[in-house]
Amino acid sequence: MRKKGLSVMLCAAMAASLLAGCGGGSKPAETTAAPAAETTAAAADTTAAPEKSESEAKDDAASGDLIVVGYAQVGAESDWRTANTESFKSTFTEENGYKLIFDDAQQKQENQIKAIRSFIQQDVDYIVVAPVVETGWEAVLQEAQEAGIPVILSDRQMDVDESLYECWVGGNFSREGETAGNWLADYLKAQGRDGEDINIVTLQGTIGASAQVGRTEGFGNILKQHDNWKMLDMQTGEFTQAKGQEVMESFLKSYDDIDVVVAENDNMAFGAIDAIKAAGKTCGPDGDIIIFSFDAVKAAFDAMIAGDLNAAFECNPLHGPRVDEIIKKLEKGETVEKIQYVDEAYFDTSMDLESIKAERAY
Ligand code: GYE
Repeated sequence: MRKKGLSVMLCAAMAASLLAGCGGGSKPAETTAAPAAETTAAAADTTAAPEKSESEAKDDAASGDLIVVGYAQVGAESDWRTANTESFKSTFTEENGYKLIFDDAQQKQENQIKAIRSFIQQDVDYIVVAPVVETGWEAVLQEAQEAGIPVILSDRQMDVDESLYECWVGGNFSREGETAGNWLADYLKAQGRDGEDINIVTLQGTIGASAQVGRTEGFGNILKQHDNWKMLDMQTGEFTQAKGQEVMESFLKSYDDIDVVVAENDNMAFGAIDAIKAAGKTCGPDGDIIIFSFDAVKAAFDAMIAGDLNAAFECNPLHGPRVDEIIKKLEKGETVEKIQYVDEAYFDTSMDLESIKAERAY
């Protein structure tokens, strides 16, 4: 329940006990809140065209017509992130009854903390955070709680007491890592290489981000089961193509016997593929080096179709509608599941990738 709803409820409770009116009614909060939400949607529909000026939109928000959501986004480091931002922007529209305040933290936690503090100051109805890293959030989440603003976590998790947020929705990163490890075991077996020594390097994501922590751990769990697999090196490529390429260049200089590259997102794999080719080597199903990555964005399908990438392990970025559903439930005073994992698949070059790609939204 957002703050304004909560104050209606408190007021209704006080009214009931004092036998006094609360803006003219002592109806239970549920019955007051629901029609208000309908009116909001109707008002938003009828006023949708012509477009409102920014100050008019602010007035609406201030008067409580729209649900105001502050989204503290990580940055714009990858195709996945772009799809995630687009998912929020296209869901949290005035037509849908929302005013979205979007902040891009450029992959810096300090910027995200500033954004959350500014959302608190603006007295938004909900704060949504895709936390860049897992630790260091207690103080600012406590401030949001003291201000009575519910916090929803999306994408990556936070290492905080769960009383500080309503719920989290995102991918199961350690499962993704395990799925990738098991895929590699099967792939090597099918090639008759399961008895060989296999040298592996990993391009890690932003250190301390759930997507990095989980994928490293999940793949590591499977690595432990294979004595012949050796992790030569692990370094961060910050989830970007440029850094992925740079780190892969240095791996190639340090090791001349790399069999497998694990890229903790697609964009780092794209950079690594460029580095491998520039070093005069090949990768993919017919190449010298096996390479796979996480996310499975459309460009990863292109890389698989081109024969450069072996496999992509899906991580779904379309969290906008999921968070919308959560907010709608909270608005009605319903409880929501604390931890909500999204189902995910994987894709490799043995599949009909052209037709799968055609069906995909990101
Ligand atoms: O894999 C990567 C992005 O947190 C799941 O962040 C997300 C990751 C995603 O930069 O591409």
